[in-house]
Amino acid sequence: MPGDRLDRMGFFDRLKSGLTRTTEQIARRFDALVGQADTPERRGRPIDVDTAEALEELLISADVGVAATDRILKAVGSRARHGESLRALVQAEIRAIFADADRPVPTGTPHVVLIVGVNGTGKTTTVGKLANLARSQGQQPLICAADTFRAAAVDQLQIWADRAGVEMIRTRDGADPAAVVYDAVVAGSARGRSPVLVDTAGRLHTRANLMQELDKICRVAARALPGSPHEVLIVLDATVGQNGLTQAREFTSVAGVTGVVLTKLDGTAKGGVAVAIAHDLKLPIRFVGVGEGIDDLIPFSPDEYVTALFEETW
Ligand SMILES: Nc1nc2c(ncn2[C@@H]2O[C@H](COP(=O)(O)OP(=O)(O)OP(=O)(O)O)[C@@H](O)[C@H]2O)c(=O)[nH]1
Ligand SMILES: [Mg+2]
Repeated sequence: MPGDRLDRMGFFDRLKSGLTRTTEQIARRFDALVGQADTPERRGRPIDVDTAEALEELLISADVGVAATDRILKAVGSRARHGESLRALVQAEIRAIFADADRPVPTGTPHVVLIVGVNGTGKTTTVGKLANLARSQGQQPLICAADTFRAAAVDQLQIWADRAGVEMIRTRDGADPAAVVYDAVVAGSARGRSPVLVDTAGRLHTRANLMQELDKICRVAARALPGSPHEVLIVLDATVGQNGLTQAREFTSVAGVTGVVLTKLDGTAKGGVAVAIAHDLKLPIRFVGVGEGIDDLIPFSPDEYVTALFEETW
């Protein structure tokens, strides 16, 4: 549909502008590097040591991570065999890393999505943006305020719910978050609302009791609707870089994380962390946040990401 295509272009432009700081640091240097390596006389010949080292340094400084960088360098090392350009090899390997991390999105009615993560990564904002996105796609979402821990958290979420024009299920401060999740899932079923988007309190992955609370939320959701929560999305702050990987591992072992929302991509030159996440965690990135506004959430597309980062910029 032409409308869809226009939308995709809009998303791509916003991804590209969200990645501006990364692009300034990475894409131009990458262009210069492949410009030298992909000349007609050098094309198809093995990569020389200097080029390999420059590429390694560039990927590490973009926060692609050691393990993913090694994998990319190995692929590049086989260039003589494949006769491909350096640009194409790097792009293909990064696409393959994202493809290896991909998995189908489980579905249900209502579709229950739990949003988790450490403090301040952008969970509440993401719930508001997701509600807005779902509405714009013709869905009828329901927001669940399960951050009953921090005073004012529920009011903050209410503002987002109002902005998105979406109903919210809330309870009193200090109440059991699992109970409000139960209520929201039941209300979603009864009122035909989907997705049910659950905001949870920020918690440090090292605090066992708070992590147990997440486990309980998941169990109670499953009691209200078997198979739910269908998605558990961990919100990671891109500016935190590699530390986010440790957080995600802990959340995954307790709450069965199914995917990642990478926020604040607009505020970092290290947008390569998306590759490290996919490679090291084998978790798909579902959405990226590129600003504080309600429209600043983009469904993640590996192809668009690779194009935005590694296509010719001049
Ligand atoms: N630049 C930018 N800022 C963001 C993005 N997402 C969230 N923020 C900002 O990050 C800050 C924290 O956002 P919240 O949504 O309150 O974070 P939270 O994870 O709910 O925080 P807690 O509930 O305290 O754990 C706010 O100032 C948001 O505007 C993003 O994609 N880009
Ligand atoms: Mg919050």
